[in-house]
Amino acid sequence: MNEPKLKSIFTSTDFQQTELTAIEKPELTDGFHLVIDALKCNDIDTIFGLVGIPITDLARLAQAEGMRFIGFRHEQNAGNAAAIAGYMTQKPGVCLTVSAPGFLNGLTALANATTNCFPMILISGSSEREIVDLQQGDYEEMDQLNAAKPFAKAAYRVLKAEDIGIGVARAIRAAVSGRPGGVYLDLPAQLLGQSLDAAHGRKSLVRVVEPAPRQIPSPDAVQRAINLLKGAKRPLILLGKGAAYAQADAAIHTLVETSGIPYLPMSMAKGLLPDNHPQCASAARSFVLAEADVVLLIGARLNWLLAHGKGKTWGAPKKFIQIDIAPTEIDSNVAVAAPVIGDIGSCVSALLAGIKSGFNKPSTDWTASIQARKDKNLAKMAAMLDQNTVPMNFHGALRAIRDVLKTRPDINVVNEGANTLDFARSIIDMYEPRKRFDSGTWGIMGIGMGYLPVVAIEGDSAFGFSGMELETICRYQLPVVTIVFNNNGVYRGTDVNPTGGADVAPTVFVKGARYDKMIEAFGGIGYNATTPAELSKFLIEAIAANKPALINAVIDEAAGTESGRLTNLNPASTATKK
Ligand code: ADP
Ligand code: TPW
Repeated sequence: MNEPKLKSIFTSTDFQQTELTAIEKPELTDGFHLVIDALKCNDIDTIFGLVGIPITDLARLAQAEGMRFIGFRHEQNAGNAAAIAGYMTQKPGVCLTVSAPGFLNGLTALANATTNCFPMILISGSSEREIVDLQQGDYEEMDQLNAAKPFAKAAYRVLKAEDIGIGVARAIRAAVSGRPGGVYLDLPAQLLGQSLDAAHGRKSLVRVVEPAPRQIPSPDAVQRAINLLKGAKRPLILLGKGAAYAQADAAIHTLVETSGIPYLPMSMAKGLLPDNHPQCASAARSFVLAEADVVLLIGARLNWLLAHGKGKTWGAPKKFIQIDIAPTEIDSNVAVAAPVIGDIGSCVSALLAGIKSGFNKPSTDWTASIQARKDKNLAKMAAMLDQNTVPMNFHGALRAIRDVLKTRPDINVVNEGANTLDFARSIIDMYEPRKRFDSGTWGIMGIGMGYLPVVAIEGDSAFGFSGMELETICRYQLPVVTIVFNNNGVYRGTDVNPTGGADVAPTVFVKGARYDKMIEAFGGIGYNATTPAELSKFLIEAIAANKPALINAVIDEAAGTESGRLTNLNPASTATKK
């Protein structure tokens, strides 16, 4: 009745009324509104999340204040949506969850974002501090701030409404500055209800200025790198997803073409230059890794995905030049002869300037030997891709998908699974930057539906981790086409329980499952494809329909290999008796 008005600072329409009441009673704002205002004042317009105590009203108010709230069925998928939005836009994606269990469900996504260097902010409501800290058994009690710390680039808690502006600003800056990562922001329930004089609240907001400043490399470092590159006989450029994130596409393109150096894209850097570029060495990957003498890494870490920069994969000893924004990345696995620390745009431009003043393109010995290897491997692959066996194998099915996607290079593709991931990565060419998203640095399963692709190429096991989000996709009518490579199990579907007992083997699922029926339950379009021709027809149809669709692609249950290409990472039992 005569309550003072709680208002959002940014949507105050009733100006006169505000002015009048301000004389008698100060206009108030509160924690809820300040969180929304702080995000909006930093141009964050979308929240991915899942509601419940204490953040339901926060989601409601955010929507009322013109923000988009996309509600998911599990926090991990909401967190993945935030993370990939951050990766694509260089603006942290925001995920909102409830306390303890909701927070923990979101934490996997936060940790995955940090591991992949994606900027995101996980905002979780939390229970009463004084009860949590005395462990008196509050509803959803958990010391979330400390639980988040090992998995986040930074973690903050706000206790006073007047600090919300600063808290959100710190979270944004931490997420995107330097090496991007996941940031946790803890908002106790009490904070959201705290009221504050609106004028005071308005003044407390912070719009971050240049949250990810350019970092110019030192001239010495650039010169050292150029000298090394100039002396190389068999140089190679390796592009990682840091290069894709940096959005320095034109500079990278020019560096590759001006230098004439062959390059290899890591999976999420595919499309930075089109995969059919003459300098692309993907089809001769093993050859170039083993044979190169100087390797220029641009936004790629020498982690397990690159065999730690040593061993058989890398053949003869070589010299590394590494461009990265994180100085501690240098020498992480092997010695780096020429570190170039800075943002990729600045570093690549500096190298380019040095090269333009005179650079001999790599010898034709080197480029011709790569081309010969590519031709040989591509011919072998073409024969595999030509297969039309029924049930389909991975190659036949992926050829069908490849041919459709070639006509739509603008489409965002998500890819996860074991065999489905390994084969699709090399078979599906990308032609534009930041169009391919996959299991990333951890090789995690479950990113599929949360990454909200346009086309998702999913192993049947991989799909299961986020499959319930089909409802989310249908609810928001997102034009996502999910293709499930259904081979009846994890990796394949042929294992048997050696005891002859009733339980199936650990890797096996229900035989002949119809994942297409799942999407029909939510009003989406389901297809069941048994041949490459059907798969191709349905994919074209589904993309044209621009509606949620799922294609159950029936794959030979014997077609996959255990762990795909990572079989060697499985420890072998050494016991001599049962
Ligand atoms: P991939 O898995 O594709 O090999 P990684 O995730 O291992 O790529 O490596 C990405 C690297 O890029 C990280 O070491 C990160 O610090 C770096 N990075 C991310 N953004 C930038 C940027 N804007 N400038 C320079 N380096 C960056
Ligand atoms: C969060 C372990 C790696 S790959 C995979 C699992 C369970 C699924 C492989 O089967 P799928 O693909 O998807 O049917 P395909 O093409 O081989 O038939 N839990 C998490 N992450 C990982 N990586 C695993 C388990 C795993």
